[in-house]
Amino acid sequence: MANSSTKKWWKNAVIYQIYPRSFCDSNGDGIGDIGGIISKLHYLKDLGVDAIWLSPVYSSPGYDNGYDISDYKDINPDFGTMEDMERLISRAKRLGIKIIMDLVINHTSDHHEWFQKALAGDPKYRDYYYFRKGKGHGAPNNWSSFFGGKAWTKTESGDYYLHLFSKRQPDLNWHNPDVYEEITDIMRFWLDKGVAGFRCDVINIIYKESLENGIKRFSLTGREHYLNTEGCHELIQRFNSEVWSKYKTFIVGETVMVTPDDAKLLSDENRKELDAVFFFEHMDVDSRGIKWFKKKYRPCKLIRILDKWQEALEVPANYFENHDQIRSVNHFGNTGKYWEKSAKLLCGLNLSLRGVPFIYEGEEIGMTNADFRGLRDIKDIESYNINQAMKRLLFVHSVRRKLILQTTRDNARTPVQWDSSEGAGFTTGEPWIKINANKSYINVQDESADENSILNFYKKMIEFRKNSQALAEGNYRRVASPNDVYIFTRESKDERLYIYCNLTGFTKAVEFYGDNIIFGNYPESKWEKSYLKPYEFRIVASNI
Ligand code: ISL
Ligand code: CA
Repeated sequence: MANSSTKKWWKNAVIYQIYPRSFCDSNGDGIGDIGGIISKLHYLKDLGVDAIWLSPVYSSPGYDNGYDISDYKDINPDFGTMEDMERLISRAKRLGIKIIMDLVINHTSDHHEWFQKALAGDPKYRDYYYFRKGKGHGAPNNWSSFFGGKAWTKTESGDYYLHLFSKRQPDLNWHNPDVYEEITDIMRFWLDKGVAGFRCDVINIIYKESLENGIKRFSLTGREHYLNTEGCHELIQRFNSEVWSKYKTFIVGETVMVTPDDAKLLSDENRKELDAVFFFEHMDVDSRGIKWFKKKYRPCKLIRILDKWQEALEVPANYFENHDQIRSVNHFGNTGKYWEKSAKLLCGLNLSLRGVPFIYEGEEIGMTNADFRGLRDIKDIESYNINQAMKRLLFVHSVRRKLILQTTRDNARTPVQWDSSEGAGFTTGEPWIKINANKSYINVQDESADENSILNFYKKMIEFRKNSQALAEGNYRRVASPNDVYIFTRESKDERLYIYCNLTGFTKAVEFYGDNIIFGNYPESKWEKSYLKPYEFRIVASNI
């Protein structure tokens, strides 16, 4: 049994993701910044979070809002200075909040000095990337990009370079030992400054085993050459043994297209790779292979997927939202009559599952998808590229508009609604992206004042989790339940809890397990043992 000194700090942590551009603007230029984050640290402390995952704040031309880094050891002036960043780390530390930085090492920005030198012909730096001659009249292979279109772009010299994301994000060549030295040096630079770990962007695709042609697919041709490769596992093990293990880090990998078995390999404690992984299967529950083509969401499918991952992993990284996904009330809940109930239900579920829960900025007040008027309101480079790809396939405007508006990542990137004023308390200037008009009733100020708000439910639920041995470290077991209702137990030595989640807008008859209902998203006077109200969440204690 681990005692308090050897126990890992993150084992019972609640982590809050900040997308800096949209969080809080301190100087009126319409862009969220580090000063804004510092001004809200007390808010986060009060909410009960232990750590912040900070989406990239490094120098970047911002084509992919910071996921295109041009200098890993400097701060984007839109967000502030290195002094601001150091202040954030130390102020957060004083409040007992750790900072986890996003680390994007599959690719750099095309503005990075390394890539600029490579383009200028410097052989040392050309080998930091994948530059290849074309084949016949086309690219070196047939791979496609995550953002639509080809994964290769031709340079003035006639050669092509590889980019699994946009052409502004050239992939690093992880076969080159110099790349390893440079990036591990960057990791140490930040760990020495006091950050507590990294969220590693698309970490399971960084090592390309070969550049052969890929099996032709509707999307992501070529992935069999770079997904979860042996070389990737070896690299992560080296990061772990040579760098991460020297600090008390928490390392969570964003792992795309993984099965539970892949994820187990990447996060098995004995293999010493990652501490936890983000998987996507539950996010894709309503998509037909690629997210732009949706199918009907069925709660029973979500339940089956969550259950599978709960069983498979020791420490799943649980989440219902991030900066790449639509808002969870739109995705799995209800934005009408049951907006408040469903947001609280999703909170309860996320914080009751086994693993490390992540909350994305604005989720704690039930923010909804954006209310964009048309494609012109969208800033996301992914949406831009997909729109271009759909145009090439001769999709008409009304179809492109519909598919993109309902799935664009910008749905989660509208400014956090702090109050109901014109700038939503986010900015005194012109916001970089449209603020949702529902700030009039979905905002932190109003919800702070309302004891029954979603925000206050989050606070109570986080506190409940903190005080519960069973939720913090108990085991997990699913219990038989009617369709679309999720019931499971969390059990530790002295405590057994039954968690009930009605993921529908209908009343559901259920078997009553346990002894006393002790927590829920309906008032106590409405608790009925034998049925669940629409989107009801409840915790039932059982004597053991
Ligand atoms: O968002 C997606 C689909 O809409 C994913 O395929 C996403 O591109 C993938 O999860 C990788 O995401 C990460 O790396 C990207 C960056 O744009 C994302 O914001 C980041 O989370 C490239 O760095
Ligand atoms: Ca600003």
